[in-house]
Amino acid sequence: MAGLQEPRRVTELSNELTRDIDTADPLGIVRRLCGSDAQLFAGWGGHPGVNDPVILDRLWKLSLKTAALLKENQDQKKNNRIVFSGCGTSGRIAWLCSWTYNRILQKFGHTPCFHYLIAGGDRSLIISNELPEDDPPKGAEDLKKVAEGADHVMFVGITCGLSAPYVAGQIDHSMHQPNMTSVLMGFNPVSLSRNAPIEKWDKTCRQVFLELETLSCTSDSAFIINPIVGPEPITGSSRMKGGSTTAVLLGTVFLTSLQTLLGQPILPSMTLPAREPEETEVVFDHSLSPSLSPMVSLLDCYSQTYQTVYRHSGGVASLLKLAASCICQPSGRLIYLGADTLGALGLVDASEMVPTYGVGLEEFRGFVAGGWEGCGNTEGDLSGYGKTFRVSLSQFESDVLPSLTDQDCVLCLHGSSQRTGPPHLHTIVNKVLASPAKCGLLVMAENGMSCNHLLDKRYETAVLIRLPYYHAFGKECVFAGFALKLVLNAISTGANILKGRVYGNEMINLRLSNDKLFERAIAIIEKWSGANEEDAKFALLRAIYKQDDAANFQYRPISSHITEASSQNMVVPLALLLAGGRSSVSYSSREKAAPVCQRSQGCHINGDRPNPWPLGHYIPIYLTTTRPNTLS
Ligand code: F1P
Repeated sequence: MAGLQEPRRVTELSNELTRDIDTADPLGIVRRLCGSDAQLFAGWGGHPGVNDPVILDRLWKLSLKTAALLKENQDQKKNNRIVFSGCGTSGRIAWLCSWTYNRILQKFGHTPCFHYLIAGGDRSLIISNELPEDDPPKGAEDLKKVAEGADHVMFVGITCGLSAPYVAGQIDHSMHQPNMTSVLMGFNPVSLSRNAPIEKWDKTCRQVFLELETLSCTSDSAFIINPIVGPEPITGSSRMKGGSTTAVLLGTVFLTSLQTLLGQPILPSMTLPAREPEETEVVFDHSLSPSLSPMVSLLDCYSQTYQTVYRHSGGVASLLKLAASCICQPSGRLIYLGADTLGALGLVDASEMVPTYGVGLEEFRGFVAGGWEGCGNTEGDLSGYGKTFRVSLSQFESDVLPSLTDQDCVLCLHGSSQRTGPPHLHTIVNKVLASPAKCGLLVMAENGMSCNHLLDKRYETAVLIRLPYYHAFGKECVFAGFALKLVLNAISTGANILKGRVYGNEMINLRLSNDKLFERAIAIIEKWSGANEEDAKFALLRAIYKQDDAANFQYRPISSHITEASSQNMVVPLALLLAGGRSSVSYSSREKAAPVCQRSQGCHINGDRPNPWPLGHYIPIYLTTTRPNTLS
């Protein structure tokens, strides 16, 4: 646990640009996210950012090394593999990127060699399952399996907070293998990486990552890619800027390597590298290095994509408002429909809602044309695991379409590159347009493509974002995907804010499903109740075990608190009340503890609260803002 003397990780700090995001209207929310996302390219707090020469140098060396490994596969028929691995969103971005890069290899007649790992296996691609993130030996075991029979493995372990034991276990394994290159990607200084003890393991993340950092100074088999991009707009929500930065960095490195291997430009306007990939050089002034310019141009394409998205802030805000008008209803839902990687991004966006905002599994859903078929995932069709895993459009048609009401919002995600779009998507969209649901359209449009055929007057809101860059290698909608991720993150986050699930810029009803989230919950309780760390933890235990005297539980391992808490809703709101000292568990539990920031009321957790709470009322968590609810 980050004790008093320990500075917090950047990724767990509150972002000053979004501290009042809970009081903002839809456009104000999008503008604040624009400011926070700008830090992805601009950097933060005097640390090296993605455009810093130190980071560019590492990215370039990594791309040279990758290109050399890919070339060995081509020329010497070697079996070199590139493995991206992570937990939660990091694992999902690993999946989407490996899927895309393999398709590029295949398109040019090469054998796919990109792999991904995600803690908890493929089911974690769409349902958060954080407990396996705490398991370093399992991480190492998964890596050993995927490395079996390979000549060389480039292992890229992604943990935005430099905090996931699963990834630490993998780095610890890979850096001691002669046939592995170890790459750690995350967005904190290594000196601030997580140092909490890990149950049943003798090391901390920090010990492992510091060892890798030392190795990276002398060996070309170890890399640390850790630009600092500032705190998340919703504190700790690394699905947002962390996930976006991961996508940008993986694209920048690996698309550049693919360009070098294939001798084909990523974009028609791009020039190929001036040098052979094997020729490494120490570069400190990148403006002087012609060989670096294609990689830097690629980074600029992402940056211009970001700018283009936020030039459509008004449109994004209107979609957010439409989504929120449904989510704010008692049984409202937000459903994304799409095809290919754009559809898969809908699945990914919906996947983090349960642990971040404590919502039900059905409230945010994604569906993709063809379902799991062609999704490039290791375990294939997952629909047998249950309703949530039934993600095809046909399954949407049978499971969801008949139950749509006017409290539901269906958002159709389109790319403009296929003139007519997948036929099945069109058929289903027509049925949705004829249903009582509110329907929105979001089109990511390629420059010069007409989108008239997609527009339909029956959409309540239709937004078209014309992008300066769309595809990589003529087919993969890499930049459109990045743009879509930013927009969907804004919509789902904004809808939860307007529902009242965020206080300040804090997720106050997070699910306690792993050690990091347990630690984050204590920090939230400390911050808003004024309790010290020990009292905040005690209040949390009282809320988990529903006992006023939780002394008996104090000495249990954290994993057993997590097992107890992970299926419970509203644990942190209840703990906040208890830490305030005015309520007892028995009293609080009688009421409906509502994790709702009553946007229109105006009491404060530390301010005047009725005591006792009036029966039948929501237990007013009364983390309230004084601005009126902008939707009403
Ligand atoms: C991994 C992760 C996040 C998720 C939540 C739990 O974080 O699963 O994706 O949003 O915070 O942790 P990290 O290892 O990439 O920092």
